[in-house]
Amino acid sequence: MRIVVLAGGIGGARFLLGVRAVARETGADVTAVINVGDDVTLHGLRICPDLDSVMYTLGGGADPERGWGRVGETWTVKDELAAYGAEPTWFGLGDKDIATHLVRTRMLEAGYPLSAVTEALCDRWQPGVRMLPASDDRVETHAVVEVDGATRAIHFQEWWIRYRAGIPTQRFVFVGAETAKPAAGVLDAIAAADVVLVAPSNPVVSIAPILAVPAVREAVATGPAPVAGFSPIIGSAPVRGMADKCLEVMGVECSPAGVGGLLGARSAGGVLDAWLVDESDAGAQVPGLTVRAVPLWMTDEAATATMVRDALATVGVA
Ligand code: FO1
Repeated sequence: MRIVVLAGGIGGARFLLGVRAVARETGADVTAVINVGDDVTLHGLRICPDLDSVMYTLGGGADPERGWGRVGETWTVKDELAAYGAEPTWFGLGDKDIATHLVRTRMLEAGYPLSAVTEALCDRWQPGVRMLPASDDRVETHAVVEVDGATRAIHFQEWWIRYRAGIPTQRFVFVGAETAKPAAGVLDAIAAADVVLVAPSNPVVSIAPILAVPAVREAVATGPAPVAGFSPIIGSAPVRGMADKCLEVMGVECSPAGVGGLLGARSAGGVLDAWLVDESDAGAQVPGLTVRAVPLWMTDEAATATMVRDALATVGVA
């Protein structure tokens, strides 16, 4: 069985632990297509938060409390940069994490595409799934905001970390997405997949930027594999993170049905066939989708693996 997963950072990483557990039982092959919209260049370093969250988590090196960055991290470089007043001071780079960004930046500057750089970094971490960036091209999520009476576009990281998603926001823009190509291997993986899973990641700033790459969306929407998605909302609150703030910007109800409707049914121009919602949301309906209510709290790897098996059974590939 070949499984393709569309995923963002921390939630996507935890979800992939469950997918990998199922793959180990069944001998399935897993390709994770990861969001690059959060990627940013700061202090001259190319930082790919979602790729790194997945790589560190699956490689056993992530900080379990923060969810991002390395366990046992130290912050000497951050403190030294702050002592120089080097902006931005709102973004924290750990010493161990910086080594990843140094290797990545050097390889990108030498001309390697991000997919090849990611493969090289994964040589060390051995995540147990194939990790592909959604695109090797620049696809960057910006928020159009009002600051001090002026409208301007700021990088998603600034919106998220500096402003804690708490400023008037008109919309999100995926800069570069329209002309971006899928990274090497993405279209082949989707075409060969027996099932595509959409992780319970932020639908607006993790899943949408992946699907904003036109050929990726087309491949998922019209490909041969059934597509099952997992609601990142339980009741009326995100399992983690600020999906509620992002959905508010989009004018989409923060509910399993709201997010299911945003992703939409493949039969109606969307990307899903099935939508898994938490058991407490039983009764939720989305036009055109098979909705199944199962426990969706990713409390540990075993619980997450059960969610994955439920999805495979729902679309008939178990
Ligand atoms: N999140 C924060 O809340 N504060 C930070 O200073 C911060 C730094 C950071 C550095 C590297 C990295 O890979 C991730 C980092 N994150 C930080 C997390 C990140 O901003 C977001 O959680 C993701 O982009 C959302 O998936």
